[in-house]
Amino acid sequence: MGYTIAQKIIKNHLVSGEMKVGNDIGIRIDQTLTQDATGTMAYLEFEAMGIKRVKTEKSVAYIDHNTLQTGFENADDHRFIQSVCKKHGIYFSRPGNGICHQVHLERFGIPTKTLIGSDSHTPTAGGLGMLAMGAGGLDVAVAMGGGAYFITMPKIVNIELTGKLNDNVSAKDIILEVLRIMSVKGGVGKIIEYSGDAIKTLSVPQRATITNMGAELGATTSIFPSDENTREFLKAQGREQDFMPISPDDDAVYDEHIKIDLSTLTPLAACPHSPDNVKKISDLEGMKINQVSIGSCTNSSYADMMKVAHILKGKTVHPDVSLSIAPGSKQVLNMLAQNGALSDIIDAGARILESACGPCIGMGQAPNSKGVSLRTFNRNFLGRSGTKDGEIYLVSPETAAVSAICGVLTDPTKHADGYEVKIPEHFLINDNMVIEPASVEEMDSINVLRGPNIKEFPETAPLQSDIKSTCSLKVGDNITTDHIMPAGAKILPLRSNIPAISEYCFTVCDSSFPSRAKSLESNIIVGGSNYGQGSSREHAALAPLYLKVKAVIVKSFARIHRANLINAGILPLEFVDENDYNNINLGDELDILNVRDKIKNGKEITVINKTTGKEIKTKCELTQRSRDIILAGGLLKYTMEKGE
Ligand code: MIC
Ligand code: SF4
Repeated sequence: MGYTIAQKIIKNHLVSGEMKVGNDIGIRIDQTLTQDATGTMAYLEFEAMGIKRVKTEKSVAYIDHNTLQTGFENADDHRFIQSVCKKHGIYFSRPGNGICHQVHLERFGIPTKTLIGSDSHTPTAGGLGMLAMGAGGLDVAVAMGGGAYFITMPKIVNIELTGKLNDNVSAKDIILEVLRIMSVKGGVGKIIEYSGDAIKTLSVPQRATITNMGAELGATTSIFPSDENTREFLKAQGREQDFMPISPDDDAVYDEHIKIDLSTLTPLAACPHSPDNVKKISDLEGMKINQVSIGSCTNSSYADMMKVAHILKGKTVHPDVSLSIAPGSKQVLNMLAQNGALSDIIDAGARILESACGPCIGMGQAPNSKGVSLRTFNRNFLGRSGTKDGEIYLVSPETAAVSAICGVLTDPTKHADGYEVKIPEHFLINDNMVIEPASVEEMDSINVLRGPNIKEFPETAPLQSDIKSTCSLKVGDNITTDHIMPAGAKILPLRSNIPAISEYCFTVCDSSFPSRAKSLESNIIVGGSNYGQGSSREHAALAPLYLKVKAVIVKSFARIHRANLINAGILPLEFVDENDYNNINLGDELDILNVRDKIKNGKEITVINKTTGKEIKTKCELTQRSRDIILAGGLLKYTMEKGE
C-alpha cells in the first residue's frame, strides 16, 4: 500500500508511535515559528527549560500581531523576544517585515520538512508541501529544545480539484467551498491533502490561501504536493536549492474523498459569525457595506494585491466605505511600491496599513456599530473585529475590491474584467529585516531584556486526588478561543501578564466570569461541541488555570485547545452521553473523586453533581505521555522533571 504526502513526511520524521489512525505519534520538528502575541510566553517557557540554544534546523520569531504599541507593553515584549532570539539561536523578523505566515512562505518554508508554530494558521506553509501545524507555545518551546511534537495520527482526506477557476473566482472561494462542505468541525482529527488536475493551475500563494484557512475546518493541517509550481515559486524567491518534490504514491489510500470542479465555483462569502456559514455572493448582492479590509495571512500575497490594485486603478472608494489594505510582507509592499501599483491603491483612496495582522486581530479598524465589514481574512467570530454587533463577511480580494468601489456587496465576475497575475520571475529579495542570532561564542554575553509587564508563567500543581468544585460557567457549541480569551487592541498588550489578561477571560460570554471564578476555591467550566476552536493561543488555557479552573467538561474539543489544556494541567473531560450536558447547571457543586488514580489507570471518570444528586459519566482519552503531563501538573513541570 502506498503513502499519501502527509504520511510520507510523517514517516520520515517519526520518533515514536506507529503511524496508524488514532495512535499517538511523536514527530521530529525541523522548523518552528512564533509570533509576538504567543511568543513572549513561548520564550519564557523555553527559558524555564534551561536549554541554551535551539536544536531545530531553523527557528524564526516574527513580530506582527501587537504592532500598535498603545503603551510600553508591546514594545517591551518585542525587545524581550529580540534579545532572547539573539541569545538562543533564533532568527528575528522585525516589526514591519510582515505577517509570519506570509514571510515564512516567502523566505523560510521548505517542502517535505516539518514546521510547528505558535499560531493556528501555521498550515499556510502546507502550500509549499511542508507538514506545518499550529501548536501551543509550550509545545513550540519543547520542539525548539529538540523534543518531538505529539499528535494523534490523523485520518487523511483527499480533496481532488478538477477544472479551472473562472475569471475573478479565486483560491479563497475554493476554501470557502470546502468550509461549506465540511463545516468548522469537519476537519477535526484529519489532514486535508489536495490533488487533481487543477492543482497545476494554482500557484504556491493560492495554495497557501487554501491551506491557511484549513485551520477553520479544525484540521490538523492541509497540504499540497510540491511540484514544478513550487520550484518556480522558490526559484523566484532565490531559493531553488530548497526545492524538493513530493507527491502521493499512485496507490495511496485516503480515508475520505471529496471532489470539487473549480469551473463550477462562483464567488462566495462566509457570513456572520462563522467561517462555515457560506453563501453565494450572487444571493447576497446589493447589501450595503460600511467597511472593507484587505490583507491578513490568508490573502495578502503579491498576486492578491496586484489584482486589488488592478480593480481599484482609476476608481474611487465609495463615499460610505472605509477601505484599508495591509500587504502581507515588506517584500509585497515594496514590489507594489516599485511597480506603481501602490500608487493606484493610494489614489483610489485606500488606507494603507503596515504589513501586519492589524484589523484581523482587532488591532484597529473596528467597524461602526452594526457595521457591515467585508474582509479577506479567515475568521469572523463574534466580537473579534472589536465591534460586538459588527457583521463580518469573509470574501476574496476580488469581491472585496469591487465592492469597496460600488458601496454594496458586488459579484466580481459581473463587474471586473479578468486579470491574471503570474508569479514574477524574481521577487524582490532583501532579508535586511531578519536579524541573525549570535554565534555560539557570543551568545553567553547577550543580556535578555525584560519589561515590567512580563510576568512569570502561572503556578501549576500535580493533579489532586479529589476535585471538589463549582460549575462557574456553562457555554454552548463551537466556543472559540476568541470567546475564552479575547484579543484586540486593549487586551493584546497583556499577553505576557497572565494575572492581568485573566480579567478578560470569557467576558464576551459573561462579564462576571473572572470575578466569580476567583471567588471560588476552584471551578469547572461546561461546554458543548468543538469547544476551543480557532486560535492556538495558550492564554485560553493559562487564564483559566490562573482562575483556578480544574476541569473543562464538554461534548467535544478542538485539537490545539485540548492539547493546551493538558499542557496547562487542566483536565479535559468529555461527556460519555452528550445529553448529560443538560444535567449540569451554573452554580452546581461537582465532585470528581479519586481522579488522580482514575487518570493514572485510564478509568472512566464520574462527576457527581451534588446539587442534583446525578452521576455523570465522562471520559478523558489520554496517551501515556499526556497522562503523565496531567499528573505532573502540566507540560512545563513534566519536561523539567523528565529533563527532556
Ligand atoms: C488568530 O488568528 O486568532 C491569532 C491571533 O493569530 C492566533 C494566535 C494568538 O492568539 O496569538 C492563532 O490563530 O493562533
Ligand atoms: Fe495574524 Fe489574522 Fe493571520 Fe492570525 S489570522 S496570524 S491574526 S493575520
